[in-house]
Amino acid sequence: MSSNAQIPPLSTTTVGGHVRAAAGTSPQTSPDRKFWFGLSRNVMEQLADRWEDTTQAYSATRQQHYFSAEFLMGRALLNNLTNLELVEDAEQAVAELGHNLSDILESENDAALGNGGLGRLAACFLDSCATQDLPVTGYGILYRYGLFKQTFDHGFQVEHPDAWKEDGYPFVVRRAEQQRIVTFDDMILRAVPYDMPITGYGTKNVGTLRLWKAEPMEEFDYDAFNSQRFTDAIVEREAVMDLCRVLYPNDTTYAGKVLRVRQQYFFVSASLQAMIANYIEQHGEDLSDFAKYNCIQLNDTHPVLAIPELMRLLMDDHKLGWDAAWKIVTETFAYTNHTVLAEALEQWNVTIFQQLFNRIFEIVCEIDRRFREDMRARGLSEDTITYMSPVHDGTVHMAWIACYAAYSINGVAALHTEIIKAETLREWHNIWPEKFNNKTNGVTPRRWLKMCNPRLSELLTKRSGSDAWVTDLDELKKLRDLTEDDEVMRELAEVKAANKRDFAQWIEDRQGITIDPESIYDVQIKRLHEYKRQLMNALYVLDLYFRIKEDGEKNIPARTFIFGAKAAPGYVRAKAIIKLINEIANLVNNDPEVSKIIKVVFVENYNVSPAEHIIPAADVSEQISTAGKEASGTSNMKFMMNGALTLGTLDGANVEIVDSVGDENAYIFGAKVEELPELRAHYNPAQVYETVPGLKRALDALVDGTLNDGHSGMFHDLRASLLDGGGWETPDVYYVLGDFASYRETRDRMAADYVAEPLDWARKCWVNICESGRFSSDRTINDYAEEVWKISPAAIS
Ligand code: 26Q
Repeated sequence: MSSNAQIPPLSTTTVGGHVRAAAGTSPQTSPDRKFWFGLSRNVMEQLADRWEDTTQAYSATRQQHYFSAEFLMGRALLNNLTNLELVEDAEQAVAELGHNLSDILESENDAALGNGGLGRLAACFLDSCATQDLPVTGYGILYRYGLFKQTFDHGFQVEHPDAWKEDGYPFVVRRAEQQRIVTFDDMILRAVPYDMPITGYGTKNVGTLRLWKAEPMEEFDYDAFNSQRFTDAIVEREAVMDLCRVLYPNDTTYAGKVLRVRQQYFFVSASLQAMIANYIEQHGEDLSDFAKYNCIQLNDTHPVLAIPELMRLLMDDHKLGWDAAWKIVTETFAYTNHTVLAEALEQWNVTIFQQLFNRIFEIVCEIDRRFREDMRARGLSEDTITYMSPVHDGTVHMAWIACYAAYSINGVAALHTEIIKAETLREWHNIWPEKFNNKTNGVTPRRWLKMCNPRLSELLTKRSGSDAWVTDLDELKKLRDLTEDDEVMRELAEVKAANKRDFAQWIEDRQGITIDPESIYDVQIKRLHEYKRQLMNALYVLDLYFRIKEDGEKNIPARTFIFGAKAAPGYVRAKAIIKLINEIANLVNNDPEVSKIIKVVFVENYNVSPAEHIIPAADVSEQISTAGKEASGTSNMKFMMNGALTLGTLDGANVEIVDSVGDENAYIFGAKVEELPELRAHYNPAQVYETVPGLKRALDALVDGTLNDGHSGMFHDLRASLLDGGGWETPDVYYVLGDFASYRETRDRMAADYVAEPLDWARKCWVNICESGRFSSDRTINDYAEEVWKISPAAIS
């Protein structure tokens, strides 16, 4: 066992030393970014021994392994300082060395190794596991470029590479001694682990996120270099380096599927090899107890290749028979489904498997053969068997492999779980109802409350007499009755007002936009997707513009409409919606009269760290997906925790949020899941357009010259997609026009309530904060640990 007794505390001397080493200058003249690097190294020094102890403790117990193609970690320094209780020491040292801690923190790039909700969920889970001393390790890919950076050029989204670690990243440690070899039929390479420490709050335990990087077998092929094959040597090298180069955006139309499958196999193969090596070291060569000590959570279908790969490793490398190997596999894997949308249920052409790893293809075919046999014995019809089979129509169906092999299949919110049981995965539920379970998502209150909202945190700690809520968010329930105490409600309102002033300053500095901190901040931040209905939000704003401008409506509460969203580069219609929102912003913000009442802000390059600035300042949380489409949503939870009220449909976790706070503390509108089929049967969007107040005028503004799409025809397409599907597709698939009237009425009422009685509004916010314990990822992780993973805490001393 190591000991941290000799580590010097973080001080002006130690920080200064690390900054000198990083910057090659005195700390005083060091640029902020170099200072950040040095300070971060000092933090790594502080946690190294505990990290080693934790790794040792975990390797001897039953462990859980979280396989995910995405970990949207965001920034690490403040998180680690907070967890190690070093914030004050750092503040002091930084000040004495002539800098300012918040500038240093702002100079850190986000580690954006994920697209959105699914990747951020994985990051929140690691935080909760570390905080609760649970023996859990994350496994993923060290992408050289994270999710693209977004800028706007005349309102159009432009993508740029995100070279987040190009000038050094201090929070990963390369462990070359633990490298593995990964073999494809056309390529052999080394997988080198880069480990990131995951500190927890109020514990010494430090967990691990292991990110694999692909490297050539030889540093350089000197034989080839010295012969005529010079360029071949370089080309081969680059092909290997390509593997981890970029995170795929969640795209409907992307090409280059082969590389994505390669990435997936690469990281699951390396991770499984590392797990097996650890097992053998601890428990010997006989692998029959593998599942007693290990379980693996598959974060969606992205890592499902781990199923045939574990079969291969057990049979080919460790000489188990099929039945013994299959028994281990079926006791090891659990699968989480995150979406009911078709594009996320990954299917790969069999030729990709044959080209990359024929042995894996053989194993998948054998799984398929046995599956069919099994189903025939159960008396299923041939049609059903074909539909459910892992390989048919020349395609490998990753979700079907997962459903067959996994011992647990879970949805991410109660409603979503019911939908996958009744629809998406109905056939599997019919056969194995016991595999299905719900684990409603959660978010970490450390990052999403304590760190991002220090004012509210202080108020909560003061009013509850301790900061126990940071690791037990249900503690806040005890404060719910303080709604009766006007003094507390005024304090809450003042916290929100101060956060709103901070945000106004932040957006002014960042994008040069001036907003009114007294206006209602009405926010929709999430990936751009038609089902999330940013378009419906935009149409409301456009309608409101006309109501002020043309109808002379008075008594419209001042509002700032805040958007943040990236569109997948190939998702043309999503990009059109971004352009539309930017054009509406132009129209509104440049109108001298209207802009006194409303403003529109599109936060460029939305990411984890902008979210940390936006959410504490929000009044209204837009969660307006078509009912049944949003599996859970997690920003809804972050907003609630920070005292914003939900304006939403009964979809995903919104259902459970309303259940917790009561109807009177949320604003719910729109069609419900069970109503939609009947409504759709008689739906006539063209008629809705004619009759619902405001719609015609707003939609016509897309094509009558009011708004300019740069002659791209985009706005025409958007309008047509709602009205007549351009004559060839189903119009308004996401029921934007159908829900518009209800949305408009509810949103108007919400704004009126806000200005009518500020303390009543604060009371609603307070209830939301106090009831957010159910949406802490600590609760979610506890449920997984007890019901799926069967693991218990292993605290180091
Ligand atoms: C698939 C194929 C090829 C390339 C990319 C992808 C891909 C990548 C990412 C498909 C889907 C994703 C991400 C999905 C996602 O983030 N889903 C969200 O998961 C959250 C956490 O459970 C939920 O809260 C959201 O409702 C859900 O949309």
